[in-house]
Amino acid sequence: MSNRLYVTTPIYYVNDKPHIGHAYCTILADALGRYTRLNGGETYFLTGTDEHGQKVQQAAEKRGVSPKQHVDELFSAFKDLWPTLECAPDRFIRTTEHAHVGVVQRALWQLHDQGLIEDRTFEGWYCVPDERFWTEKEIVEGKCPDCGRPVTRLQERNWFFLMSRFQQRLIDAVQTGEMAIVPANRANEVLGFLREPLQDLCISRPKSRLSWGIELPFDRDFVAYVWFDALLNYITALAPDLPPPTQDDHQLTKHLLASPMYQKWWPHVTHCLGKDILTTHAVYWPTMLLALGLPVPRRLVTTGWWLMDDAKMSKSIGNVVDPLVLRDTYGPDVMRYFFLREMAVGQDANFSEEAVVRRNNADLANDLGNLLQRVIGMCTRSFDGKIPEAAGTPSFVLADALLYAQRLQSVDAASDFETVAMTASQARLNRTIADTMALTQKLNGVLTADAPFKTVLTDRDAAATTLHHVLQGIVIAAQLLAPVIPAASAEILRRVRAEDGVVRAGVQLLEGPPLFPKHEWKAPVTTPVELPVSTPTELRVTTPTELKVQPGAAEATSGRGLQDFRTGEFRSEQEPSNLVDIDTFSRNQLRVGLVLTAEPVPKSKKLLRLTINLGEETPRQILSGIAETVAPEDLIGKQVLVIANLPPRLMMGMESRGMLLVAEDADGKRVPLHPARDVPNGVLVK
Ligand code: ME8
Repeated sequence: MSNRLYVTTPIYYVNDKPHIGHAYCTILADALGRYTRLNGGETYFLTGTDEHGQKVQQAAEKRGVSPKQHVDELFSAFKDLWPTLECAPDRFIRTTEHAHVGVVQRALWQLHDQGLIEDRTFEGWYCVPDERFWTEKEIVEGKCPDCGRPVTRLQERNWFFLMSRFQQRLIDAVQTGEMAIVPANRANEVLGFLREPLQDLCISRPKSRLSWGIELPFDRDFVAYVWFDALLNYITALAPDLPPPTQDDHQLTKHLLASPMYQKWWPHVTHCLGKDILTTHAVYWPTMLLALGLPVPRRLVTTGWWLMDDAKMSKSIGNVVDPLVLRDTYGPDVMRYFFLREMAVGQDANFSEEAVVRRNNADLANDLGNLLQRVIGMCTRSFDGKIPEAAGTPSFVLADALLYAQRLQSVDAASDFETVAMTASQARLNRTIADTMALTQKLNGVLTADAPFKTVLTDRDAAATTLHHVLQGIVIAAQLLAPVIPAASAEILRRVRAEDGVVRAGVQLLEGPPLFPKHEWKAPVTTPVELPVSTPTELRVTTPTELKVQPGAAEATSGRGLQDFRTGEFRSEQEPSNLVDIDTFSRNQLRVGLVLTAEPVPKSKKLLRLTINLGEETPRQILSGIAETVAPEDLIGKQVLVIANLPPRLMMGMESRGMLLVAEDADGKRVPLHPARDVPNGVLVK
């Protein structure tokens, strides 16, 4: 059943505008759905808005409108955004819908009937922004352990869901993988949490404190806790025709079990969620389902956070990037590509617009867009704009690229969502994308090596063969990238007239503007800092990067010799033998190159084998001892600095034609250096 995917995003609070954390999660869910469909599976994609609770009530109060008016005005900021990011949910749910209110009331009533909800008078520490009670043990120095804000002591009668009864059953579900938590370290976190006795869950709020919520059907003085309400949205979407509950008919489970939507999609669900809402999804939600007699969800995919300068991007901190601005500047495909390629699902990633520009220019504009443009251009010039026939024998590099393409395709076709987007313990979407982009890099390498623009004058068949197969390779890459960049992928297939994935000789190609225009990134200008003459430890103004690449400049600024970045101390006396004049320095050919491929060297812990485009006819093979600090896929597509005029050297039986420039970090680990923005391959570093 793994080729049937019900995929969900968190439903977003309508207390503010959407930000890129929301956009990321929705794009991720959309792409997972598209990967499933690409592999012949079926998907149902749900997203929506979380419209009850204190946060929304407070946001409405701030605007001076009723909560109902507030949510009615603001939910469409989310709903209307998704299609413009090429996200196509099958259902957009609002928790204020009658259907959802009915489901929540049925769930409450049923659990009450079953004796799994009971009222107690309770005293505890309450966090107003998070709308939850904490025990004495849980609070940290009088503050909420979750958000760090002050908590207040409150006594209240409330309704409790007897969640503790399901502790062992939940542990079993996590341990056996019945409910997979991806990445695996998050499963361990949940199991760690479950080592302590599980508390019962307060699932009501007295109306005297919070009126904006779903009324408890058995006690009209209360509304439901917003998380109890919100989590059930995942089920509401599967019970479209459920009548409102009445005294005689208020069970949920028996109706759900009879719903064809439920039968089709539950529990083949993958919930995408941020790591901050893991407990609600991994503990509250499955125990609620178990109590209702329903299976736990199949999988939780927990994402990391987008950080700005290493701080979480969040509405309360006010360092939020507006997804609308990103979309309008770069277009939805670039945004999707950046999000999905840059972030390893589950880990945090730093957001910077500069990184978006780098990904756009290096991967999309150069490797993919320019590749297509070049091939169509060559066909226009030499073959009347038609796809030439592949009559010759492919060269070695071409055969290698074709084999690689075939392998990618067969992995893709043979596997379902599980292997393409996910392993049992890890979402590997960013790796899948990197693997596909490696095909475009190989195809670029083929054009450089086979040089059909030259051979067409001497061996027309050879040029035709190269161009035909490279076009087929581009089509394969476009198909495999369709879940990530749907519009560009469709446009590539249209221009090559290969909507069915097959490139046919004689077909007229369509020309068009560049698929991904390049963007300029202007690095913020830094002013040189005058070194103070006080204690040496304060003098860390030159970075190791500057020291290695431009020793002269570093010295000129300080006038006091080189600074050891680890100790902060200056080497006070420059030994004359360490000084080089500018002519000697410029005999080093330091060049910028683009990493086309990167792979570990068998039997070597330290070495990576790189092929680097230094603007020469053929890319160079360079071996570099950085395997312990850099993942190969993180180097591919990046520009690096190389000393290009060293004599060739044999390492592990392979020839290395140049050396990568690295700086050592404070732990002595090697970190490759990259230009601050894209420059042409092969340019000299001066
Ligand atoms: O939590 N980077 O809604 P929400 C990545 N209504 N993701 C981020 C992020 C960031 N900087 N900031 C927030 C809610 N998110 C509930 C969900 S589901 C039944 C109810 C993610 O609008 C965050 O981790 O506050 C969460 O997964 C999602 O945005 C929704 O946040």
